[in-house]
Amino acid sequence: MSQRTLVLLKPDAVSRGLIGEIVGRVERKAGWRITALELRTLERATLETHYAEHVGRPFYEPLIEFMASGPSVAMVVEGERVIEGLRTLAGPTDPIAAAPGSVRGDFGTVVRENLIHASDSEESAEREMKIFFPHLSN
Ligand code: IDP
Repeated sequence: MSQRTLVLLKPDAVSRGLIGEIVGRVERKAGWRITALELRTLERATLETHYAEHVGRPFYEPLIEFMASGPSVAMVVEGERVIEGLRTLAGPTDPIAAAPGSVRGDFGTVVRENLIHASDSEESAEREMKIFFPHLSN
């Protein structure tokens, strides 16, 4: 089942020099392909759309601030069961609970600065790809 998903390497991953490390893990999965990739400091408006489901939560405002604080890498990854696979590769939201071997488990300690975002469903992936790569066709 080939799918597409939207991945962000968050500003902490970029500032810590982990782009190559994380992109390398994605590239090494058999059959997965990166089909779009951009380094960009994300606009607040873009982030507010992306994180709309979290409006009103205590972590929302600091999350937007953090995500706008420096460049991120946005990418589209395509391949076999890539939505579930990228979530596994990332690990759970809390990096201390994330198993070693996952990106968050290997490199993170605090929940906000957890290095990576990956869409959690086909619906989210479609919605999020349009936010970060509006020019991409279906
Ligand atoms: P996910 O990124 O693992 O899918 P979500 O619940 O969608 O997790 O939360 C989005 C992002 O918001 C997280 O990746 C993390 O950066 C941040 N976040 C979530 N919960 C908390 C929290 O309790 N404190 C601080 N930041 C949080």
